[in-house]
Amino acid sequence: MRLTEKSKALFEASLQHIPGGVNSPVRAFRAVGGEPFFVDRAKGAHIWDVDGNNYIDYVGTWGPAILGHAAPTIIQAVQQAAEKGTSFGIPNPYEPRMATLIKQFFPSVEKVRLCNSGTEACMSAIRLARGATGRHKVIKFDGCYHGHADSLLVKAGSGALTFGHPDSAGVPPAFTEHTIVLPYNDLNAVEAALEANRGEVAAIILEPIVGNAGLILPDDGFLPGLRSLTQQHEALLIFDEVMTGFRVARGGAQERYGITPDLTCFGKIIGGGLPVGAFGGRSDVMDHLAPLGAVYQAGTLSGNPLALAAGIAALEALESGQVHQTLETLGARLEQGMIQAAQEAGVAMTFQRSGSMFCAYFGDRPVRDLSDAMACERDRFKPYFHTMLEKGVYVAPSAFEAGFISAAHTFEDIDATIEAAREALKRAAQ
Ligand code: KE4
Repeated sequence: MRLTEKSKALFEASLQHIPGGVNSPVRAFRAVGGEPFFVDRAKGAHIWDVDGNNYIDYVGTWGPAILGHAAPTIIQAVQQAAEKGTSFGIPNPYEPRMATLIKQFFPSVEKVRLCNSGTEACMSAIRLARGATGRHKVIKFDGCYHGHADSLLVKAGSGALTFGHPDSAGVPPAFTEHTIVLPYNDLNAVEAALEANRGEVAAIILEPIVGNAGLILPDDGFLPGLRSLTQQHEALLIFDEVMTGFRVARGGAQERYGITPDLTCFGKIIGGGLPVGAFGGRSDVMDHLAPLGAVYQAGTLSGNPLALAAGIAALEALESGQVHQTLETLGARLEQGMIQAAQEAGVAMTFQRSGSMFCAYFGDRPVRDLSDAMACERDRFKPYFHTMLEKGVYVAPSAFEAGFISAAHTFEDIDATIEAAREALKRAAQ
């Protein structure tokens, strides 16, 4: 039985000072019940909580930890940068280096602006698209999450979905009247919406692989269809690769599927675990940004030297391609083992994966959009989650989150995970 008294005491204290005791809703375990544990330290594929319990980690701080936690090159880069100061608000050499690395991995990016979170990146990309086209409307897809900016927090995924009411209080209808929400993978709906709003749609924004409703892959023709429809209608195609960027391939989903978007949003991995976001793409669009153009966007800590030192170390570790080969091998091993464990447990489970991102849905059919995800047997997720936790495996505390494997996971970690899942899936089957 896991010791939890130190985590409990810390959670009690946090509840006095912080709404829900957490600084991001999904961490509160509200979707799975029980109380969150507090982390003490993390190294490689493992985390230790304040009561000394050790877990194999498949949350990976929600994506950034692609090399594993506390990767020596990242720690060293941050230490060296910190010796010279933690923030300047003045251009520093890390900024052109990071921009060059992003362009090297993503040929669609001609210019890039750095910011401090994925939310900022997506919010700014939408403002830029509206400013560059002079149009107001934006098409997004239900279950896709692009951060918590007002106009995008409509039928969002991730934490918003976890609570089962995808819209958010506090967002006046006027702020979302220009946001059109369509079912993911439904090209006919996109064509109809573009026709019905001819000349008014500034952009279509999507997660090219949806990581905020579990893990949903695009149908074969979906992304090429979006690319040609947006070209026909002179709307911009924005790939939100905050999660998939540098994760599902060095060049993200756009490399995997061979699609060139007009703008791309980044976050997570490019910060090496520190707060960073970025958005970039066609220079004729990006040059609408202040100080060159009329679209304002700014940030005190944008281009922060510590965050960029961490992110540069992370990206440099990905350059050879070896990390992504390792991730694919580990992902395939986990997928095979989980499918076998579910068959042995006699529980219907659909395992969906792209490289080192995955989701185990309790259901017997492919999940192609949010309604499929919502139709899964979500009640089975709770006993599965808590049994995995008891057995030392930390998966995301929500059925609507993707899991992440790092390059630090070993075959032993994967095999121990599958062993734990044999029991957890049996509990879920009851
Ligand atoms: P942040 O503002 O949280 O850095 O990024 C927002 C964002 C934008 N786009 C995509 C595709 C994302 O996945 C995210 C954030 N992802 C969630 C995990 N599902 C963050 C976890 C959390 O909210 O605590």
